[in-house]
Amino acid sequence: MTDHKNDGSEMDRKSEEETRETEQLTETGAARRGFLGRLGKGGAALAVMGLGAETAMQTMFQRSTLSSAVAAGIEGFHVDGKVDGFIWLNDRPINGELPPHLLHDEVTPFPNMFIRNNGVPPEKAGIDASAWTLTVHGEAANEEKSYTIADLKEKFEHHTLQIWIECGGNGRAAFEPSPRGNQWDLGAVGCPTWTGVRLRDVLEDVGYDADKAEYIGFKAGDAHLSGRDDLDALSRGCPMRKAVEDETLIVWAMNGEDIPEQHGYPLRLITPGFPGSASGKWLTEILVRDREHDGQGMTGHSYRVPRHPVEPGADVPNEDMVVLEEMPVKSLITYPQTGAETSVGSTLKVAGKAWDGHGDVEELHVSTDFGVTWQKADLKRPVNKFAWQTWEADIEFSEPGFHQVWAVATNSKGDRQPMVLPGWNPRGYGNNKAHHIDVRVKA
Ligand SMILES: Nc1nc2c(c(=O)[nH]1)N[C@H]1C(S)=C(S)[C@@H](COP(=O)(O)O)O[C@H]1N2
Ligand SMILES: [Mo]
Repeated sequence: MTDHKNDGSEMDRKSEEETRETEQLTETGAARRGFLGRLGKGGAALAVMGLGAETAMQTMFQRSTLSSAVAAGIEGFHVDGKVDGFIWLNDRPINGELPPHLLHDEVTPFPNMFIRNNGVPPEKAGIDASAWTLTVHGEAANEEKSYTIADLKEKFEHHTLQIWIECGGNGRAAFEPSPRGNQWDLGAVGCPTWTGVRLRDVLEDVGYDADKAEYIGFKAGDAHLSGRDDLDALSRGCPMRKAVEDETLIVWAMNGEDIPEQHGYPLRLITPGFPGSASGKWLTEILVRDREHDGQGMTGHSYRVPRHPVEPGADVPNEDMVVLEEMPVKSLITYPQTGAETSVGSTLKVAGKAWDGHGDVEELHVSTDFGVTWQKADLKRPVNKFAWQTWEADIEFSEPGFHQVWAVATNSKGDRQPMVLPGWNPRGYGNNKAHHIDVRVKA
């Protein structure tokens, strides 16, 4: 068993090293974004020149068409079975997202589920699922106990829940200056169903010291990009309060089938409401820690945000960063897509999804006048806590021309999505700015 009691200086040194490695590996991504960023701005300028006497309205259309071309990602790469239109951001590690209109399914099917890898996944062909074990141990565990997947299936009650996963960095591409990391636009989110057992039931079976237990950490079967086997690709977790919630699961199935290779086959953790990075794929170990877990991706700036707001570009010391926990309330318009056409007097059905890290979106409003007035959408209750909620609204336009439809979700605490970018942070997490689509209305 690995020794997890590294002293602080060892951890700092290790994570600095890893940071450098990741930086090198994402350099091409950053360069690509720089290039595309220039194309975006220059392209819009060219569009203005090319259009000559045309109206500003048409220029705006031009720009939004262009930005979807800009978001096209890398070419010539795919994972079998993923939908046409999947946006590949990187092939090592494999990362890709969806344009919002490809997230319209109520339950996200495999072809439309984003992929976020930090390292190299184990190949499904090389895995004997019947021999896969999950070992639970750690400072606050009463004993060390291992379970095969068959043991988990046999010993504990099964639960199937629809639960969304959103990458903490979803929306990062909008921040300036540009934080390093995958330049996610809007679609690093999805909501399949998951089948497995409660993490709580497994923890209770192992037994733990409730006074000592602070945090859960996971270990996984993917390899660090450097190929070094003394480094984890990712080893995050969550506080005990989250670990013992009803919806926190250890799962073996996604949408009723074996979890696909890229999504964690044969076993993964689902930590609802938290950034996707807390939902460890290819799960091999659960640590019951007596402190905040300090594995790969828990320390430094990783999946952390400044304790207090900072100015864009600020160099924030590690001690002023806190772990990103519940994701902010958010929504997407998944139907129709930007560029839709309608006419004055006819009804345009607009629909989408809404979700919230605390598990309860209360209201969804749409606006066609940039937020001056709002219309309440029909928002469904979630099929279970932490499933995203579908909504729709019938919109009519009284004036022809270029319009935007904006959607804003409000959670049960009264938190509402901002229409401008939320606060910049060093790694670009938690961007829940309201989404909009452009619509052309004919006379
Ligand atoms: N072992 C392991 N688990 C992982 C990751 C990883 O790189 N390795 N990526 C995490 C991150 S950052 C996210 S957002 C989600 C993405 O899940 P998906 O690829 O199934 O959509 O998985 C999480 N679990
Ligand atoms: Mo993520």
